Amino acid sequence: MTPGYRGLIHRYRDFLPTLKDGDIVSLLEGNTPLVEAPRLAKAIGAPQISLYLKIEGLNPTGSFKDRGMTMALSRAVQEGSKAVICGSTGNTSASAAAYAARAGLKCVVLIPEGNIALGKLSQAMMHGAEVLSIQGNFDQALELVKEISASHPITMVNSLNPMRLEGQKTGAFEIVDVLGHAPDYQFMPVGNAGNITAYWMGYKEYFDKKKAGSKPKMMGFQAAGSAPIVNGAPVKDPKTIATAIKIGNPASWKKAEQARDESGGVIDAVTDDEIIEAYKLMSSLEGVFCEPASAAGVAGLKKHIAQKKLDLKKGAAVVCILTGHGLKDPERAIAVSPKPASIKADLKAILDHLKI
Ligand code: AN7
Repeated sequence: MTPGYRGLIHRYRDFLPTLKDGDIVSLLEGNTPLVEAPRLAKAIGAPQISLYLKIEGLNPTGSFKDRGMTMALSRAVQEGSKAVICGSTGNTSASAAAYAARAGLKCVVLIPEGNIALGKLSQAMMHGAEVLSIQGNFDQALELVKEISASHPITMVNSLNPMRLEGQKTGAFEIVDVLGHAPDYQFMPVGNAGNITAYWMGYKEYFDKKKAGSKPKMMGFQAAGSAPIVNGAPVKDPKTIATAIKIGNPASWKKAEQARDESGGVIDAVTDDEIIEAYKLMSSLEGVFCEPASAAGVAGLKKHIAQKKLDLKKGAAVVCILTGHGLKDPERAIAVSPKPASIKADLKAILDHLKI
């Protein structure tokens, strides 16, 4: 056993379904940084607030999915399962593949062909998953996974597996434990809607157990071309550059609406341009590089500040969940950035170019 931090199951055991030590599959996920972002707060028009970024990209496979996957794989091991399966826009497949490798289980992933970021694909492949590139979208992949897992001895590790949400709710615990109280608002992206559901579970549980005296308003953001909850109807052919949340019929739709309504929050949409703007602002102003989908929450915060829809007193605590690391999608980062100047290996040429 490595000394020190032992992963989120050990840390939050009293709040999680029971698992024996020997069944726990962990890569020491969780315990991610909550970084204050004053320059970003100022740039988006709310210098008076305490804005925090929860950097979930620093989980072992670079996304929040690891919180759920440590629980899902541990329970699969406990139940004697030999294989797991998921449909994924990328991060779930990367995480499932890694945790299955760690547990010695077979892993099958169904991904929408041509629509997953390179970093994520490389992870699923390197961790030895059976990768099936489906000629269809995420929603079709998830339907197929549901059918296969219902009729065959293979455990589904999408967020319809209740262990996933149990693990992911620990993100809320960590935020309260670090701040000493619940935030006033939490902003985050919404795709299949599992994470907003899980965070709300976590905040409610901490409130009920008197670990927090209040609960945040839950503010979820879909991409405008892929916004079924905002539109009130499934989107057959979702479109957005934020491929992680390119989902037209979210599995946890009703639960996300419950989280929104119980908390007094909002589920709204942001355009791809707004997402890219927030993505660039964060990396250039705060040194924090997340993937495009993760920037949807920050884009939503900026939009709602501009529309004066929020009650942001001095010192109001606002947390944005940055769900995945920027390196997941290097192609998008390069596409939205100026091209590096190509210059002769010559001192004068460089100084001329820099004008210094
Ligand atoms: C970076 O990997 O659905 O609303 O299959 O990767 O809980 O779905 C990913 C979702 C936000 C949305 N940010 O979370 C998948 C998948 C990132 C993501 C979401 C995802 P949910």
